Formats: sequence, structure tokens, C-alpha cells
Amino acid sequence: MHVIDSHTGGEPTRVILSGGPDLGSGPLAERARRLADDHAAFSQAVMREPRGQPAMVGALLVAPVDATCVTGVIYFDADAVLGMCGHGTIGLAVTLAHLGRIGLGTHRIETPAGVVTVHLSDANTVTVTNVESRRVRQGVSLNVAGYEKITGDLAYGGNWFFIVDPSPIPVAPHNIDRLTALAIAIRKAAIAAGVCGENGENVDHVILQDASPDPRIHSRNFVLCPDNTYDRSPCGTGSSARLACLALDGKLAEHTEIIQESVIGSPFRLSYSKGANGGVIPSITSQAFVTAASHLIFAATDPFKNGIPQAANTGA
Ligand code: PYC
Repeated sequence: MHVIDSHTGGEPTRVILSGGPDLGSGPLAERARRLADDHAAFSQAVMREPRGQPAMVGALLVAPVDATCVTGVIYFDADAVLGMCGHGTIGLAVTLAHLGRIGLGTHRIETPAGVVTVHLSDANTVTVTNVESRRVRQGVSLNVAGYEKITGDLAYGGNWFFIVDPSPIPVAPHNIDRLTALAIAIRKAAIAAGVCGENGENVDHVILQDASPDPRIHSRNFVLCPDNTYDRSPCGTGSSARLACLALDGKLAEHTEIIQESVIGSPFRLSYSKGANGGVIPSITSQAFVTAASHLIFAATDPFKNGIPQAANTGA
């Protein structure tokens, strides 16, 4: 299996160029369902240690349905298939440029959530124009053990997010373990309370918002991903969901750029234009860097051919 790794603000992306499962043809959302239903062992083998690493997102290249797209892609982590991935799309564009498959300029990429565009302005800098993003519920209160109540918004940015603003725990690197435990409890409570997307989609990510100590930065976030790791970047789809909330609350005007940073201080430049269906079309700019080009080998006799199971990793 031939892969290229990159990171976007510290968040890793692994592009699978060859050797992935054959998902057949048809709409990418159907092919993504096949990846989720029939190929969990593949996702875990490629994302988990010893071949992968915590927080890694895979980008499986597939043929696009829309011939105007340079590629189709299905994103996944060790535990879930994603509708879209913002940091991954920045990593993918830089990887395609590294391979000489795209040049500077604007290109279309098909994802299960829809077609997005990337504008590559130099070898490392990419602006993603995401799918229309929207808030679907505001001020939802959840019962979370240890807290009187946790209130947040449910919003979509290519994946489903429960967004708590402000975070009851300061968003800072020394609090990452506590933030992770709280975000896992919030996601569990949201699912138990039936807080879900219009078609029954579960909340797959949780965002805890805070102010940044740097006055030039609009805000700082902590984002929990489906595999229970935190996003080292500010999360492109999460930032998109957040932009939808800021727009609806009248807190950010159309075409006004802000900088949002992650819990480890990685910045995304964000803005939006109004969407056709009442949501926002987010624009996300950041940089990615290629870190490795490898052939993954899966020996039949390797006891960790399918990765280290999560319980063994965490002691859970
Ligand atoms: O950047 O959209 C994103 C993302 C999703 C999961 C990890 N990163």
C-alpha cells in the first residue's frame, strides 16, 4: 500500500494512493457507507499504531463521479468514516501538488458530503471552500455527570458537531486530558438524549470554545474526533459549523476574516459567504507539509497486522 503523510497544523493526514479496498462505483456517500460497513479492519490497520498514529485521518482516493473534479476522496479515522475533513483536504491538496498531479490555482475535489474546492496559492498554502454549513439546534441542554448542565448548539460542517461556548474547562494544552474526558461525556449525553442530525446522524465531534490569550486571535477551540483523540488543528469541518453559528448569532459579518486557533495554537484563517439554503459557505486557509512517502507492509504472520486494538492502547 503506497501512502503519503502530511500534517496540517500538527494534525496528520495519510493519503492512500494505492492498495486500498475496492469500493465499487456510484455516489461517494454510498462508497463511504461500504468503507464503514465492510472495511473496518482496513481503517484500523492503516490508522492505528504501529503503522499509524493517534489522531491520524486517512484519505482514500477514489474515482470521482463528477468529471470536473481532480479526484474523489473518502476520509476516515480509526473508528469512523467522515463526511468531509477540512485539515485533510488541505493535506490532500499539498500532497497532490507534491506528486505533480495539480498545480497552483483552483481545483475541485469530490467528497461524500459534496464537492469542495481547494485553491493552492503556494506549495503549502491552501484555501478550502467547504460545503454549505448550518446550525440545526441552538441552546440544547444536556445532563453530564459532574456538571449542573451543559448547553450547546448542534451544527453541521460536513460532519456533525455539538459546540459548547464557552468551555467550562479552560482550553489549554495542560487541560487536554480533562477536555477529552468532558467532550467524550458530552458526546455520550448528546447521543443518549437523541440529539442528532435531520436524518438521525449521531453527533460525531464535540467542540469546546474559549478565548485565546493572543488578542489578534478570535478564539481557540478543543475538538474531539470520533476516535476519541483531539484535533491538533482547529478542525476544518468544525470551524465551518462554528462559522454557521457565528453568522446566525450576528457575531461575524459575511467576508470578514478571523483567525481561530486549536488547543495547541495552530491557526486557521476563516471567513464565509452566504449559502443558497440559509447556511454559510466556509472558507478555510492554512498550510500543510508532507512528512513521509511510504509503502505499508502487512505480513500475514504479524500479530499487529490490523493495528493495536484501542483497549490495549488506552488500558480501557
Ligand atoms: O479538519 O475537518 C477536519 C477534521 C475532521 C476530523 C479531524 N479533522
